[in-house]
Amino acid sequence: MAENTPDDGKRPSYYVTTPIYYVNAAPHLGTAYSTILADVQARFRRAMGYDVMFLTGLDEHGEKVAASAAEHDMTPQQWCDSQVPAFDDLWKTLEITNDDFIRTTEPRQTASVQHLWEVLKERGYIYKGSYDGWYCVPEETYFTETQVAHSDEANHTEGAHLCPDCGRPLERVQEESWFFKLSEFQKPLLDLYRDHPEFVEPEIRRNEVVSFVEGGLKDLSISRTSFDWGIPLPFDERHVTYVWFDALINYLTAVGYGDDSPEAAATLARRWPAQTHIVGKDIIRFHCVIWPAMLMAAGLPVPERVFVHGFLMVRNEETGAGEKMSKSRGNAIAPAEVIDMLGVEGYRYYFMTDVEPGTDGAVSFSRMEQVYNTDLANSWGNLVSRTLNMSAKFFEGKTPVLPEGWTTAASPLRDAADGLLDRYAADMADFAYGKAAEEVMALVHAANHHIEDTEPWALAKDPVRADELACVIGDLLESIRICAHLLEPFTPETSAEVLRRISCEGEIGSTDLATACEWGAIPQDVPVTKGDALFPRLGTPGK
Ligand code: ME8
Repeated sequence: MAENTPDDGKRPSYYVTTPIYYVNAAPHLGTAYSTILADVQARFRRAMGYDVMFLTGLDEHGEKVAASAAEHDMTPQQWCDSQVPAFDDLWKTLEITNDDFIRTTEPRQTASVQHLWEVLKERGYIYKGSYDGWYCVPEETYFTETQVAHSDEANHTEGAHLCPDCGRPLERVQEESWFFKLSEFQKPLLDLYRDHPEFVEPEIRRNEVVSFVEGGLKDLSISRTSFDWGIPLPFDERHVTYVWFDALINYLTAVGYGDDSPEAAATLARRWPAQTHIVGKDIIRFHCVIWPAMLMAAGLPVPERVFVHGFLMVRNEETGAGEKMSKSRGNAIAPAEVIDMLGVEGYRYYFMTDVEPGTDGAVSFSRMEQVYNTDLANSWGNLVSRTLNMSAKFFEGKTPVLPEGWTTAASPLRDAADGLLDRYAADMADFAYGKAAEEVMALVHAANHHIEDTEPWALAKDPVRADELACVIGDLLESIRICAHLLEPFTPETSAEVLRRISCEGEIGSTDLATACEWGAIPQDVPVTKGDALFPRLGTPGK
């Protein structure tokens, strides 16, 4: 893999992406899940000192988009433009910190895609032929005769050819087409998976990809002539680029590919290869087979890692089983419903810590309420509220002045914080967000227990034990300060608010988590603000 060269000799680049979503559907719980997963990683990496580039965007070409535009009496471009605000608004609401937002209808994408066509032609990886097979418009995927299923009578499509992935009727496509020599990449791809197992994570997905590639690869049809909503080939204008070929290239476009300015060349050299593409399990073949083959064909390095997450399912409260979310089943949950119930910070915390990204996760309102109440209201929120109240009450609205030697004095909370950052950082880097949050919650629980064990209200009554009281409150405030830093990727606004309440606003947005988490930095004799409850408790589950 190529070196990830730092630009200023210090900060390594970390380029992370989400899929670019189809404009046709409004953003939903699933697309928000991928986007927040990426946002949490981007925030964590920034805090660890990386120079982060976080990209998301929209996939706007293809037959499906052209058809929706026609249904809405709009031009395809008008239709795409009309869909953008819904994504923009939701990402802003969910505190998504993407550095760029790419749309495949932008001129930079046309330049980049057309450049890649030229490169592939020159390097001999494409040829003109004719395609005769099946195409699934909703999935924008080609299938051969042997891959497609004939359906049953039950859905009244007897004899029809149905998509093996989504079960909807396929379209017969017989047309002249340009092909990509995917078949030449079986061995290079298998070598990639063997030599760089981290290229596809988790392992279960890697095995899936390996067995698919071992089964043999066919050349891929990558242009269409029967409609025109796409990027024309630079050397054969009757053809437009296959929408997936176009879409995948977005990851290169956003970092300067296809732009011949020196600045773009420098950005590309610095940012490519990407560190992590985050994708759902439905689009694994495009990202783990076709995409690396395209890059190899173009003579470019492949991304370091494709992290594949599972699908969100809805938990059926009666059977306990996870069901596919869909409008027709009436079980689809809109992001707005969750935000109304948990707030944005509760939303992010729940999905990031309770839904294991490696597998399919079943979500439910009752579980949301339980996680929110247990972790955020009763543990973290309660700890902050009790500690700030006591500090304000016992130390005249301020943090205590701490006795000499406090920083190195034995304390169960100092012990609990010891090594925490290392464990947390390893989990975060692995997308084990639930485990990372558990590590932080362990310190929160230890701090809550410490309050019960030391009974600061009793210490406060005894002037002889003033130093002891100062140490207890100091330990608690210090634990809170550290937890606020570690929870920032999940609940950024709450963490900032906690730091403000303990006069540590200067630490907000720290890019040096190791220093920020060093025990002993709590400022002394500075104002504390009690403030409102961070996470007001929700009603009883089930109600
Ligand atoms: O496939 N649970 O776009 P798309 C979790 N344009 N994640 C889900 C989900 C669910 N139930 N449903 C969707 C496309 N997703 C192409 C991508 S990239 C070069 C082109 C997420 O709008 C998940 O990340 O159909 C999935 O891979 C993605 O949305 C598909 O988004």
